[in-house]
Amino acid sequence: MKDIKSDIKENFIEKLKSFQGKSLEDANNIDKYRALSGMVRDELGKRWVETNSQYNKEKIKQVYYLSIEFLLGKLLISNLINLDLYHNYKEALEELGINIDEIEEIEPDAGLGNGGLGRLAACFLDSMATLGIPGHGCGIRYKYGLFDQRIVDGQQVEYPDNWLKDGSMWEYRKQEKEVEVKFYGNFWAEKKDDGYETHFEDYQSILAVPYDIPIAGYKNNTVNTLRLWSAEVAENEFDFSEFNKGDYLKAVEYSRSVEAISEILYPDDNHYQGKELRLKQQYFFVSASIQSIINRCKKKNQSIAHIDELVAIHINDTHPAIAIAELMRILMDDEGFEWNDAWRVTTNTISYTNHTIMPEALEKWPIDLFKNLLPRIYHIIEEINKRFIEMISIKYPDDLRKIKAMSIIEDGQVKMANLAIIGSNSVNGVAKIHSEILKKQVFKDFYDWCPFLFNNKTNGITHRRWLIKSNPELSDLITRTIGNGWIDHPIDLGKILKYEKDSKFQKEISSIKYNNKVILAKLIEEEMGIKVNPKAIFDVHIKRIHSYKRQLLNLFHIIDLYNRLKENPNLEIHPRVFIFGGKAAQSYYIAKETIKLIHSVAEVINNDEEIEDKIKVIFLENYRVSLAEKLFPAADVSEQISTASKEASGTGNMKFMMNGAVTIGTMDGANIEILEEVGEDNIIIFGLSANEVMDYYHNGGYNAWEVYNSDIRIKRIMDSLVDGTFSKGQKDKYRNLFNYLLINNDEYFVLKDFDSYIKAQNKVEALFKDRNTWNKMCINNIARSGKFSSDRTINEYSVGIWKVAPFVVKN
Ligand code: 26W
Repeated sequence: MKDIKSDIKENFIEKLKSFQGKSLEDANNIDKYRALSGMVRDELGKRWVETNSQYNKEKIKQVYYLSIEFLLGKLLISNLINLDLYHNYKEALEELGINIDEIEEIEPDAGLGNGGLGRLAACFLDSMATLGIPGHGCGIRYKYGLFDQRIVDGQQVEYPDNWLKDGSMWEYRKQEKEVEVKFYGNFWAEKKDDGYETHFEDYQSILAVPYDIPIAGYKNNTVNTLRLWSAEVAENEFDFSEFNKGDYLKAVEYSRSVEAISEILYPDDNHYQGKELRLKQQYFFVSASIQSIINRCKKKNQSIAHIDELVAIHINDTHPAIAIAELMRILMDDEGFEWNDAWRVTTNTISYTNHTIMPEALEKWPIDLFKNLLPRIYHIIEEINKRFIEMISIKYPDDLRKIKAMSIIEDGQVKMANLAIIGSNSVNGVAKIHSEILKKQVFKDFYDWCPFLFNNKTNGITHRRWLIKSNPELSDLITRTIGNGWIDHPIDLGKILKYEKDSKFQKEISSIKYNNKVILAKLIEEEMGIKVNPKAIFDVHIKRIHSYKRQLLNLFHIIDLYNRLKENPNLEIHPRVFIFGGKAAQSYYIAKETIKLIHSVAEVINNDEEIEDKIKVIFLENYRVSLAEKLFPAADVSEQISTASKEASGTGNMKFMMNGAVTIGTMDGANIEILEEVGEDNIIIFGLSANEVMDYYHNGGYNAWEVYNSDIRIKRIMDSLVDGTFSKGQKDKYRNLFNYLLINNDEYFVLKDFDSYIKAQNKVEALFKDRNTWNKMCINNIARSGKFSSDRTINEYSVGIWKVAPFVVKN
């Protein structure tokens, strides 16, 4: 038998010829990338067809995960790993003198998401396929993903992310599965003896064309589907009479306005703006997805009357909440259901996850805008609301406050969270504390009304991307030490605890970390021309830039450390490299000022000869999935310092932990469950609790000026923002940040938590110096990270919410 690697090499050379028309000698990395991903596509294709045919033959419940974002990153290596082809391909290519990592660099990140919510959706797809859950993603094929961030003169500048310009190797256009989506128009209902007759006229019709991306499970023959919709002009919508009159420009303009629907991802994380185009995007992908779900059931001759037994539809935050009204519309207007039957089926089918309690993120649409764009859908929502209010008015006859708070339509607005709760069979938060806050505060009225609706599903991350792919050395060491059972049962990572005191194992862990730090140091030098010492503590803060995530608190610790070193140049500290990465929403002023200040502080400290390399401050441009994969493995310290109660879960915290970084964090989001897993010796916790924070919000009692006046370190830091220390010749450059914290009374308690944070950072320093203790902490973090695999999370969703069982795809 010919060996596998020779086959791969032969096929690769053939693919180069047939795809790219090149010989191996003439091929560049782009050619090689196309040939290689073409081979992977062939492998995926076979399994994909087989999976679909087996799903179609049997009556198996399917899950549809509706999300306005899927932050996939690169797929080449991740697909190879899941197909169990990675090692053979890597080695075969090596024999041809090709480094697979260099080939991967060619692939643009699919950056179709802002942050946590979008990346979670991507991890969930990986886990669903791996666990054999027939689960598919539904979203938008944005022409431009999240903007490219470049730093110019210490400031963020946004550039379009034209990720499709050279085409994508992973998508399949499925023209024949296109559907029509209708906007605007006139809707009215006519009373008849046996009910109502509905009319819908003069609407605008748009084509939704699906592009399918195969999602491979890990070593299991399952290939599920991510269906992303693209907006196109419907043929019959071209006004040819206009066109023939020579109004060519008008026709072009029209097609532009249609294509605009799937053109850009809104770059907002946790901040809602009432833009019509955004609502169009939401209805566009939701309507197309629900129609295609129904079409699929019909094709299989399945009865729509029992669709709730065949399908579970999950809505990822409220962005797809309109699915509730859309399913009602299709069941009633197209399938002839009575209201009550349609409502029962709809609510049995749909479930909802909340991802944030930030009030500015809650979606509320002005009635006029909504009604004008989606008249029929608005009509249905009105009816849902009317019936709901009637029902709760019986339970709470005199409680007007409650009825108003729970109403979907209130105060001239359509409240999407209320629609999502009322129309779902399950509402979940994404970490224990977050789910409790939903029940006791944000959605308290709904919880009191219907407690069994609410549950928790703590987030997770796919260990296949965030450990096996991104940290191969660590993953190999684990397998050498405890066997490979942990890959299918990540809880088994706990088995490495047996070696926590084993000095040989400790050394290996620490040398892997060191190697990863050397790789990152090289990248930093290449990208920024700054040399950093890999023996220093790598203290990493990577996530969206947001006031509640408190990048400023981290920066104030850096400034304080700098002040101490300037005062006492002989102060003994372990060298530290502070690494930041993250994008700010274009219009988020404070976030953009924060990026500027980080750069100004970096400029001063990195160039201060007295400091030598005791502290370095690095801001890595254009934080994204592929960059994250290089940062987590190289981190010693994981910054998870959000104001308690504000970070619903966080998932970066889990990626750090799994790669052996130690968390410095508040009692917020999943940090609390990380503490539960590792114990207080293996995490450094500081700061106000969520209850204390809420208490200040409700009862007052915090005055930022008092902290400023009573803590000399804080006074010095704050003053240095407005005395030119970090902005030579431009004293007032950071006056607005100064005012934001002091005059606006520091809404995220940066100054209040400062003292406690500094103490925690001093503890980090002391612990790091004690190498044995630190290594033990790293090992404990890796060992206890199994709980945070998204396989555990998806299993909980499958059993607890979707009521769907795994299906084994036979070879
Ligand atoms: C409408 C504007 C908007 C855009 C995005 C509002 C809200 C969002 C997302 C819900 C924000 C988000 O990504 N939330 C994050 O979700 C993660 C996955 O559950 C959590 O781990 C993070 O804590 C949470 O901030």
